[in-house]
Amino acid sequence: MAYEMILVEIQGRVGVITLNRPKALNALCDQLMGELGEALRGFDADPAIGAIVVTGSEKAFAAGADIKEMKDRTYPAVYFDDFIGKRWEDVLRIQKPVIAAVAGFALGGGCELAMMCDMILAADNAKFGQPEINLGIIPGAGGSQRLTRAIGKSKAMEMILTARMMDATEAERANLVARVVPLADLLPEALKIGEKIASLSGPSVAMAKEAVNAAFETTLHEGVRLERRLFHSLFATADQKEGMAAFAEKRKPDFRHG
Ligand code: CO8
Repeated sequence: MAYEMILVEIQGRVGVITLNRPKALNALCDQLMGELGEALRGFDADPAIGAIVVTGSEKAFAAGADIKEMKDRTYPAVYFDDFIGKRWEDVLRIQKPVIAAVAGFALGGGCELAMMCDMILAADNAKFGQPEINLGIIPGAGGSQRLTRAIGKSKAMEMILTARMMDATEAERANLVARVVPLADLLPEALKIGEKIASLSGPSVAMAKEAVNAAFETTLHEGVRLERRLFHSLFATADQKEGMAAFAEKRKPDFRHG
């Protein structure tokens, strides 16, 4: 498929999706979200790919949902179109790890998209915010829930109620991002993380992701039960035998993703 609003490339075993609507600071319109979902599903189905990086430009990861596209929508239209649900949650259905490499603005839906990814790597110029309150709305793609779980109630309340942006240093201190790197290192560092993940056993990577994500959805008791089931099931894979044999034999494992 030919894309107009994203760039798609493969670097080693990592699929890279670059949001590419520079004139609108990567505002997340319907077309862009459709293309992003398509590209994510393509990489998820490609056995040569072990991890996916989603990134934007130096100025903006994404400055939010497209306000100009949204402004005249009516309540019945957004309700019956399942606005958000239909196109915005594709990233949550991807089994391979998705790394958000964020430089510049990650605002509103942009911040929410980054938080839907499995981890956020931030450039030192990154700015995160949920400024929807300035527009007479509230976050609509999970921001009030995921931001609060990531950084806690007081900080999330302050950001969502006042539209204050958080810089990269504060975002790292508040546990919103995994790490902050200089802008020039953002993509190389994200690729390094992706390549490391891609070199590991596919089933253990997918199950590790599933187990960590379950921590956001369930009780501690149920989460630990799920973890144990997944842990046990990995003993049915050849990769577990190979990984442990390689350790015992002091050699590198040759994972076959099965
Ligand atoms: N939507 C549409 N266009 C945008 C958006 C946006 N979110 N952000 C920037 N643009 C456009 C501007 O209109 C401008 O276009 P033009 O040149 O045609 O006037 C161009 O991008 C450049 O922007 P600026 O001139 O404003 O650039 P500055 O560097 O001066 O400012 C800012 C950068 C601070 C990022 C500023 O552009 C801004 O405040 N943008 C809006 C941020 C915002 O409010 N985001 C939240 C949007 S609401 C939302 O995300 C709800 C999510 C709900 C779930 C998703 C449902 C789909």
